[in-house]
Amino acid sequence: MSISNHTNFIKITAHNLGFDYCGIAKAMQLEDDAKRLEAWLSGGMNAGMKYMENHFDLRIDPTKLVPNAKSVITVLKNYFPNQSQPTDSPKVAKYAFGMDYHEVIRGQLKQLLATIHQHIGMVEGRGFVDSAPVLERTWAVKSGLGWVGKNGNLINKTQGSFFFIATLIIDLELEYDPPFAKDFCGTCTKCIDSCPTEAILPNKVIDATKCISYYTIELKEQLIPEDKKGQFDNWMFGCDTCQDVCPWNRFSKPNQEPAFTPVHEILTYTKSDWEMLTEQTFNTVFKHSPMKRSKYKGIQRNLKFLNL
Ligand code: B12
Ligand code: SF4
Ligand code: SF4
Repeated sequence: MSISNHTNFIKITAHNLGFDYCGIAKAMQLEDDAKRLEAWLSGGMNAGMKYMENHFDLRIDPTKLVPNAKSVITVLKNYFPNQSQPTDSPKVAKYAFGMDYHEVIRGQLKQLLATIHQHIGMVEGRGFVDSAPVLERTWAVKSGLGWVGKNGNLINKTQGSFFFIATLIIDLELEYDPPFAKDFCGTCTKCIDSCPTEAILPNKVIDATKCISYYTIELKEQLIPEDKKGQFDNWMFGCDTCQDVCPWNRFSKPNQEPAFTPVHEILTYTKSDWEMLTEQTFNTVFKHSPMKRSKYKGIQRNLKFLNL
């Protein structure tokens, strides 16, 4: 098979495995991003996420993650749900409605690599989704899949931003997509104007020390700082405000992934159901949900904070 055949084969396989978009970029050190990441870290905008300070050199260079890496294959997977929560219930970000995407996508990336081995041969590679030191949004831009909006999210012109991003880094040379060179935010500032906590800074920078998503998902301490009181707009887990207001998300379509079918309790629980939820039920119902990240204690803390 030629380079072109390998490329087509990989893109078709990614699609058949359930990924909505696939783009490919040449593996290389990321110089501009190194500067942006450094500025973000030195400004303390990673808040309590100490892990973001680790592996700086790996984060800006895929060849340090996979020796002799030639290509970064980036895939997008739509998670936009076709159902919503009852109005007035404490809000859960849409990405967490169904099964944990780490579990779902990791399996699909493994299958992609296994199919490459079967049809192309011995290719070294590793799949990553979310938790590894990979600048996923940057690779999505470099692979032509969209632009980074003012709200910091990767936006795809056809379907908006409700996508997970994952990468497969391999040592096989492929045909590369042109990077996405445009920015279709224009003069819009809806996300900046709507962010309840003013966490969106100029130049697509998100200050995690102000972001609701950080406090409701990542914060390990038992208390959310008092000065944030009354600002969370009923978000109990994550926050979608800067995406919900984005005009490009008018083009979102419901996802086709059975594993992302919303957990029944998320669609039906009222505020008092959430408050009465026991740890045992939480651990059973949300065993395979992204919500297990904040644990039962974190959800209870968030609920109490919304009542303050
Ligand atoms: C740390 C983290 C967070 C933190 C900090 C947010 C942040 N902006 O960094 C917190 C907890 C707040 C968070 C929140 C959310 N997150 Co988050 N998060 C991450 C994580 C693990 C690392 C991001 C990172 O490296 N941050 C450091 C900063 C400096 O990098 P960055 O934000 O990626 O920005 C880079 C590019 O945007 C680039 N850039 C900017 N302009 C341009 C222009 C060009 C041309 C190029 C090439 C690059 C570029 O500059 C930065 C560095 O180069 C990634 C997974 C991953 N491994 O990438 C998920 C990830 C970014 N998160 C994701 C999601 C879904 C969310 C939430 C929507 C969840 C929610 N509903 O609550 C919110 C959205 C908040 C927001 N507005 O960004 C998705 C984003 C999908 C998408 N369409 O963009 C990711 C990719 C996870 C995944 N695998 O799908 N997150
Ligand atoms: S996720 Fe919410 S708090 Fe964070 S930047 Fe977006 S709107 Fe602001
Ligand atoms: S709301 Fe407007 S400014 Fe913000 S990301 Fe969407 S298009 Fe860009």
